[in-house]
Amino acid sequence: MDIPGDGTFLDSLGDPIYDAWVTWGSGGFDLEAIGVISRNMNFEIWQDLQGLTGGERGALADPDGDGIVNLMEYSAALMPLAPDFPSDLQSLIYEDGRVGLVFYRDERAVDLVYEVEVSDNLQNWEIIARSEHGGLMQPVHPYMPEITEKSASTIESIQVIREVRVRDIHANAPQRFMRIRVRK
Ligand SMILES: [Ca+2]
Ligand SMILES: [Ca+2]
Repeated sequence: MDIPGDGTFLDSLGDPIYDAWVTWGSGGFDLEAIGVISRNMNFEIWQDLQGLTGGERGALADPDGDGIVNLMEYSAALMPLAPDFPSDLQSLIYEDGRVGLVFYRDERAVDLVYEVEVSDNLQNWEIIARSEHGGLMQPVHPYMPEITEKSASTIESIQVIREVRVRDIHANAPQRFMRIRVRK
């Protein structure tokens, strides 16, 4: 069980894809700076609310140098101008011979797609679960991973941050990798 390093690359359409296996802020979620409660946040609005200007802006920018690019900060309601600890962005669990991935998603981020992928070799990845438009993480056919979600944080009584846990579809594999991918 291992977590590979950062992997930001372009998909077949030239859109950036964000492998979220890098990070997550350990001080928990510092949500104050979001300020405005909206059920339909998007990345542009979020950048404005966070006060990002000039070179601080952009999906791949990392103005606080914590190794978490802005799109990932956005996906997990982290702070783009305050360092978060990468180890808290996501974590791997291992139970009963099965790997699982725990991460967080901001359900207001309706412009994001979150996908959980598994691999035996870091070459071929299979998508086993997906959340779109702020919706619940759902199994991707034909896979039936065990998925649990719970509220991880609230803002003014509105539950916005979800802790998502997805277990691997295979148990007792000699080698197994999981990652969360976030894209617009
Ligand atoms: Ca950052
Ligand atoms: Ca940060």
